[in-house]
Amino acid sequence: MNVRIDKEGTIVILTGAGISRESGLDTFRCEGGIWSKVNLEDVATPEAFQRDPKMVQAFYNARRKQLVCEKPQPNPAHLALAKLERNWPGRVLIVTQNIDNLHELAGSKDIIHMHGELMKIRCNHCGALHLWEEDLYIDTPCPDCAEIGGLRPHVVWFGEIPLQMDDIYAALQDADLFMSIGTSGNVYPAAGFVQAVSGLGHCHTVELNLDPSNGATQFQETIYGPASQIVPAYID
Ligand code: BJW
Repeated sequence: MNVRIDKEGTIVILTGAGISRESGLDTFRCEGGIWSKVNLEDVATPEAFQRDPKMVQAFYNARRKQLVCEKPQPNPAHLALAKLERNWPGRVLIVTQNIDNLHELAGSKDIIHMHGELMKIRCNHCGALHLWEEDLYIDTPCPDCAEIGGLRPHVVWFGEIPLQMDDIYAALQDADLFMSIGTSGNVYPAAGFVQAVSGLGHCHTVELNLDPSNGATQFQETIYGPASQIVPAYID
């Protein structure tokens, strides 16, 4: 680790779509990214789901199918973070905005999926959560309550509250090192985490990204390049 922190220290790592790009998954805002192909207002808001659930289900069915059929694999950046967690005596928490499962596949254990998980669905009627590999249709009945029309992808759309925010802010309070990897800093509350830890006075902040994010000037240290190269280099 290039930076010197107490070996018992807490490391909180925020990851975004950029860390999975070299595993073959599109980012949102890079050239040719997801939001250049589809309007986020059409697929990533609760209003869109109310208006046209079929379109929203089709968008997430296609992305789920990509994980199931193409089986994208973790790249050296995911693997380096998993190794860090195995070897670091203190806590290494990954807070990911990604809904893919690449941190899990790499072997990381302490993960918060603040924007949900593509391989899970939940029921708006009874709240049940299920692992789900198939396509989801508007008339798929909920396995628990048998209601029709309540199942939705377990993801966080604009205007919804991200998951486990209390756990995230508690970990940020303890953080001695905050790393932000592969995120453009466009979406709150994640984009505000660097400011939250900077106010504590005891946390070193570093951005590892392909190019400077919206919040780049708020980090004490910045390193630019492809995640598969700069993340292992920073950690080893
Ligand atoms: C590489 C690389 C390589 C490329 N190596 N790097 C004004 C109006 C309306 C709303 C708001 C408003 N102001 C604020 C809001 C709130 C809103 C928001 O932030 N809007 C902004 C657009 C302004 N936020 C919300 O609504 C959130 N909820 C909320 O705030 O609730 C209130 C609340 C919060 C807390 C407590 C209590 C109440 C919810 C946000 C949900 C976001 N959902 C999505 C979709 C998830 C499901 C899905 O995947 O479909 O999450 S949108 C999308 O953006 C997705 C991502 O997780 C998120 C962030 O994107 P990310 O990861 O940063 O990707 P990119 O593409 O933007 O950037 C990639 C980066 O990687 C780039 O920088 C590249 O350079 C880099 N890169 N290749 C290294 N090889």
